[in-house]
Amino acid sequence: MDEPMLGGMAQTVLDRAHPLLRPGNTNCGGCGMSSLFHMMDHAAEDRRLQFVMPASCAAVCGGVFPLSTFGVPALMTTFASGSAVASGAAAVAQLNGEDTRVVCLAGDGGTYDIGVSSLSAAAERNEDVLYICYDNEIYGNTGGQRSSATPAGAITTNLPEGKTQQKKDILSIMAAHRIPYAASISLAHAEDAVRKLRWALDLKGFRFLLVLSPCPTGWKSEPALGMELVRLAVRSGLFPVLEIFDGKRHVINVEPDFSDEALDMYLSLQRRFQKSGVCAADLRPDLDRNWQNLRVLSGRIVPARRGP
Ligand SMILES: Cc1ncc(C[n+]2csc(CCOP(=O)(O)OP(=O)(O)O)c2C)c(N)n1
Ligand code: SF4
Ligand SMILES: [Mg+2]
Repeated sequence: MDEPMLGGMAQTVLDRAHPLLRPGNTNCGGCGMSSLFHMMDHAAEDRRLQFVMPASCAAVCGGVFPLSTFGVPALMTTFASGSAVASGAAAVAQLNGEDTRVVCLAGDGGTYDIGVSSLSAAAERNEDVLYICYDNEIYGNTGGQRSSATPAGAITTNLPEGKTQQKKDILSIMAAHRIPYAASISLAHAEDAVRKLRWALDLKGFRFLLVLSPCPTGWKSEPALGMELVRLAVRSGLFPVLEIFDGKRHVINVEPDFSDEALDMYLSLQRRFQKSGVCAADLRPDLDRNWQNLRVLSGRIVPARRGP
């Protein structure tokens, strides 16, 4: 179906054409969010989707109106209203008897910080929304400022000496809303990622997915190394890959080997950590504590660290 206003660009549900994110988008080479789009494309198959995107790299990567590189309808919102708009879009779809799955795709700034109020409210109401946060750990679209997802030791454009505070644990915060499904996704574990995306698309109620999303521009890393960086983050235990059902049942999906070598490699491949010189030995005590907690929650009594 042609949408005259948009010169025939794919903007209606009936126009759906693969891929979800087409060539011509404005993303940097090696952007993790582009990879996420491709995995979503694979997971969604012919499901009807509608995107809602608060201000972010994702919101602008479709290009300038009336053109669009998105393969489905996409609605841009202010930071603060992303989850509220997504709630409304889901309600409209339901009133119209459509099986459209509404996906709110937001960055860490729009999720951890500025959008957290409407996100919490939508989760508490258990709106029928799939919320995906691609976490590049900075305000990427405006040049790379600190967010509450930025890890300690990383420099940002507004913190040239490096951040001193720890990253916020948004997955636990969302699980505490007792939503039906909350999970973290590693782009380097494609099978697990696609399974979770598909599961979350089909589930009713509020679902929250957290994706560690390499940002070569902000992380000061090689564009080709994005997937390797995620793999190192998972392997070392820095980024736990898990799912939480109804805020209660925790399942760990990928078992790390807790390698300090992998963690040091992860840090050294990103120049954002160069100035602070943060290393595995600095991070390990906190990671061990986090994993001890995860073991308890998942009901698995396994030592947090293997080996000597
Ligand atoms: C209230 C408000 N403050 C600031 C901005 C400017 N702004 C647009 S995108 C953006 C960064 C968003 O960061 P994040 O949500 O992490 O997504 P990313 O850009 O990293 O993809 C900012 C600060 C805005 N649009 N609205
Ligand atoms: S700044 Fe980072 S998140 Fe934004 S498009 Fe570039 S690589 Fe992707
Ligand atoms: Mg960001």
